[in-house]
Amino acid sequence: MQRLLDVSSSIAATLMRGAQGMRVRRLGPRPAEPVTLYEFESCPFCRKVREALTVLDLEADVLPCPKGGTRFRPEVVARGGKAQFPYLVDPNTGKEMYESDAIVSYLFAEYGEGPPPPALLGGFAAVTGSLASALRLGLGTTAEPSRLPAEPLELWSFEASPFSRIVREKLCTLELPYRLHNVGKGSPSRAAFVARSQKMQVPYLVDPNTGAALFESADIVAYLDATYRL
Ligand SMILES: N[C@@H](CCC(=O)N[C@@H](CS)C(=O)NCC(=O)O)C(=O)O
Repeated sequence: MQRLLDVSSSIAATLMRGAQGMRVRRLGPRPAEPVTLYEFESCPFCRKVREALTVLDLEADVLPCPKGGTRFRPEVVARGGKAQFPYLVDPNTGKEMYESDAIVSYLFAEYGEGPPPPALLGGFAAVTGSLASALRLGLGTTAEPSRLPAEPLELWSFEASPFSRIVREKLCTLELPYRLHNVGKGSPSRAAFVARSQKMQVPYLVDPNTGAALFESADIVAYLDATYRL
């Protein structure tokens, strides 16, 4: 029953955002290096940026900054001067910025073709993103004690995937850094993913620290709790 509610509310969160972050659109130049994103899962402004990353088929090094988190929040304050999320660092251009609309517009200017879809910008996206977080009862907001892995984990996901959201919430809560591989519908990255994992299914988590490689959100969440939660 708990699991049914979990999955249903995650599907509802996806629908609340009109399934933004499901499908890849026209792509522009590809970055040499993944961008770095400081964010937390339930933040509606961070959600807009994550949706843009899927639409633009971009990889990101995600550094989760839940409320009460001590691992990466101080880095944002040191870099930008305040604890506000999302915060984007693009090692390809040297750009660093706050403000979700500025970040989304920047990403489309650098790595897209044409302007961002209006659904990824502005107050309506923020309101529907907040309602999506409310449907998830604020999961992915507050830090829980955890062990820091030596190497970042790797997650194959796309923003609108209800099952991937459940895993991202746990990675966020435990402040576990991870390389996010977006494989939205129409993604040119899907072929390489399937070659590696043997099937097109997300979420898929690889932990280079232990050699674990897992499908199935419930199994991944149980693995993360068992391995990293204190
Ligand atoms: N206008 C900003 C608003 C960002 C914002 O208010 N973020 C909240 C989280 S949703 C925040 O950083 N709160 C401070 C905190 O979590 O400590 C944007 O669009 O990026």
